[in-house]
Amino acid sequence: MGEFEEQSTWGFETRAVHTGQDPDPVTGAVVTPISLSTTFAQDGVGGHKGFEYSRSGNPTRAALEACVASLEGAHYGLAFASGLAAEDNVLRLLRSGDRVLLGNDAYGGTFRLISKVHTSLAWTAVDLIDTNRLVADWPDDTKLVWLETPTNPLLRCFDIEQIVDIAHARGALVCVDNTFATPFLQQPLSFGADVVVHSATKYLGGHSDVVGGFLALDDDELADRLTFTQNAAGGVPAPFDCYLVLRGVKTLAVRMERHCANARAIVDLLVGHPAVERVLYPQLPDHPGHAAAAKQMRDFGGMVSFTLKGGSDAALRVAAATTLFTLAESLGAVESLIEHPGRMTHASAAGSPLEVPDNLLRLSVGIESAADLVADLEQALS
Ligand code: P1T
Repeated sequence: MGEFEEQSTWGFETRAVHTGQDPDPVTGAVVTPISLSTTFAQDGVGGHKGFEYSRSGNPTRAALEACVASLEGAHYGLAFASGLAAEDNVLRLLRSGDRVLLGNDAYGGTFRLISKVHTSLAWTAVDLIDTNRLVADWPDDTKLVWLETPTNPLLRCFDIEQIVDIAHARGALVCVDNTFATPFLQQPLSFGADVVVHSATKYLGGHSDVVGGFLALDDDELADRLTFTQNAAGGVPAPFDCYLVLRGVKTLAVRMERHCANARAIVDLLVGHPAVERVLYPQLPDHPGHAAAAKQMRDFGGMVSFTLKGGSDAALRVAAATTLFTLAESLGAVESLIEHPGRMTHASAAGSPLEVPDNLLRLSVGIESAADLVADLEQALS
């Protein structure tokens, strides 16, 4: 775990390249070394240089934790072996019988973790967009609100500040899954969120070659508890994985700009296309949560979802017909992907309040030439 007292005055792009990544003091290496040692010499019992055993702390991980914490504007950053390992750590803050309120659109694996692994917890899935109803129906035993914005896969957006106000007034914490937005587009702690969670597997890593997770937060007591569990339960990432995420993060800002621009080109193709029923993208004025997205995001992201007029058969046909968009799970990397959430990433939500429409496709728009991406999708839709 890294604690970072002072926030740098550097801009986002500079922090992404340099924070936690000073040249190695011994060799001058410009790139953060991959520290494979599992244990660190002590010159007397307890006389160590900040590292004792690699599950508790590792120099490559410390560099990653410093960098991403800084990008989220956080005092504390904790890296994990996967997004779900990071989420699991947050859920361990709760006690048996506590309730988690989660949006009725969220990553299927998050729902599975809450409902099938943390079985001592109670949960309620609600439409977080209707805040009047949220207040009216608030279950008194709620201890945590789990907020994805934009959501996976419907890209619904919620006003973080408003939901934080409601939750804090009723004694609940708010955890925001910032995987889709990334800290370049949105910094939930600045709107009062208690914890930010990431699947670093996605935009932070950015190249589909590493699985990782991250937590960012400001509160000292929560950080103590989460750091304890990070070490005690041991869901930590390998040094090489930390290096890969750190390398990805260096280019996060430039990648996100291209992801957003390419997503807009795809949205332009899809809006009004005769085969398309509805386009889901936070920039569209009629999109659920457009105003919240416009308020709290720098741009609208690289994910685009849409439904097909021809039902699930049409969706499956289009998913199989693209050539540049690879049919695959996951998202947030340089290459474009297409998937059918109902049968792939969200299959575990079938029959639950989080079930997704079967004529839905989700695109992770990469950083290839926009014209090539548009041409590929156009031929697949025809
Ligand atoms: O896969 P992992 O690194 O454990 O992260 C889980 C996770 C958490 N939060 C969100 C918003 C996610 O999208 C994910 C993983 N999602 C996919 C693999 C997917 O294709 O949607």
